Amino acid sequence: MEKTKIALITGCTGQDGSYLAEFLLKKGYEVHGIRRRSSIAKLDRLSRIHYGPHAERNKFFLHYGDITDSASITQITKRVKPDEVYNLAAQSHVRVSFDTPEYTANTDALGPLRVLEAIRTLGFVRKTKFYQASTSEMFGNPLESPQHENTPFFPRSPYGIAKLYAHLITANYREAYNMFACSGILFNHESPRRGESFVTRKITQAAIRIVRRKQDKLYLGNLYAKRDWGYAKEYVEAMWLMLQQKKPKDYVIATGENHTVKEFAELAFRVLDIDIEWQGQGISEKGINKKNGKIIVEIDPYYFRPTEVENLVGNASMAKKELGWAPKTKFQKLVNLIMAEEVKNKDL
Ligand code: NAP
Ligand code: G4F
Repeated sequence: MEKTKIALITGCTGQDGSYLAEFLLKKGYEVHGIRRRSSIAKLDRLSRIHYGPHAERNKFFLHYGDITDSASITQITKRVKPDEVYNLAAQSHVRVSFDTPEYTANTDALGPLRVLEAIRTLGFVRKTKFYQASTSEMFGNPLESPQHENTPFFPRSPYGIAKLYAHLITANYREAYNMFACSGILFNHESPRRGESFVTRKITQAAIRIVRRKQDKLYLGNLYAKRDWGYAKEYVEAMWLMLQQKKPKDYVIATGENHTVKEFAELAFRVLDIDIEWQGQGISEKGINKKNGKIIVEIDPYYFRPTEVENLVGNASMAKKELGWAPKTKFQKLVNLIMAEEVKNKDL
């Protein structure tokens, strides 16, 4: 009988961590996740597996730890003896990284280093494969379009810069210690589990509240930023596939098409039978509900970033060729899928 594989996920309580845990459990893995202590347990995204049937519970374990705390990371790694580590823990909000640059560097740059060092110093280099959650934010103001694995990096935020350190240190451990360590350069991916302060969920939740008359307006920043938005549930499979290859290598994961924030808002409201008419320009631009003439979208400069990433779109052809991975859910389907879940949420 084949030995059960053991996976350790940092950032298990997050959007991707929860989908990845479910995916690996279905594959028959024993899954260990790291959770941070907080005043309220934030296990909503894990409810299906954490409170699920006993059989599944016996294969899913949560450990208290923090990516800024080497001792906890090393102790958990030592106890779990993972075959695969997925490092997803991060301060993942680009705007917030301008407010907390030092914390972001500690979490997003030094965090992965702590995990790599735990694997190395415990003598697990031959046993344990490592995945790092890299990001299209590293391309920043990209020098070419679409972006691929060899596009030069030009990050534009403390977040992007911290993630670039993590990306490069992962490559260094691969080369220096012959470790199976690789990074997925993932473009934006969303879902009904996406954090509520990212622009997609902010829009979909506001659209519902506006229709239910619980909110008057939606305040946004840059309406013209373009992103390559895919579906998170599909992207976690690519993470796993990268660790199943013969050799460790970094891959871009993307849909290959991009859209503006404005387009996203239009589609989300359209699901609720609301068409937006845009009037004005710059910070005076407003979105008006065509049916009743009410202003439903306004610009708040608070959401502008000191340095913005205007236009990202990825080329995932290497992943398609070598991993056999391709996105199934494109823009319109993604918006509909998130809206379908929001509509069911009676708390909004
Ligand atoms: P997310 O929902 O914000 O999840 C982040 C996870 O990291 C949460 O579980 C969070 O725990 C945990 N975390 C934060 N600080 C920590 C710390 N100090 N110690 C331990 N855990 C900590 O992010 P996501 O969208 O799932 O993204 C997963 C990873 O992929 C992140 O590294 C992100 O930067 C990267 N990424 C995301 C995208 C995207 O579009 N989603 C694209 C490219 C790369 P709490 O639940 O306690 O907050
Ligand atoms: O949804 P966002 O906050 O995502 P952003 O900055 O692209 O970062 C996400 O994707 C990265 C991959 O490229 C990840 F690495 C990162 O962890 C995160 O998951 O913003 C998207 C765009 C930006 O251009 C932003 O300026 O939307 C624009 N935007 C306009 N109004 C807004 C808002 N963003 C937010 N969060 N809130 C607004 O009101």
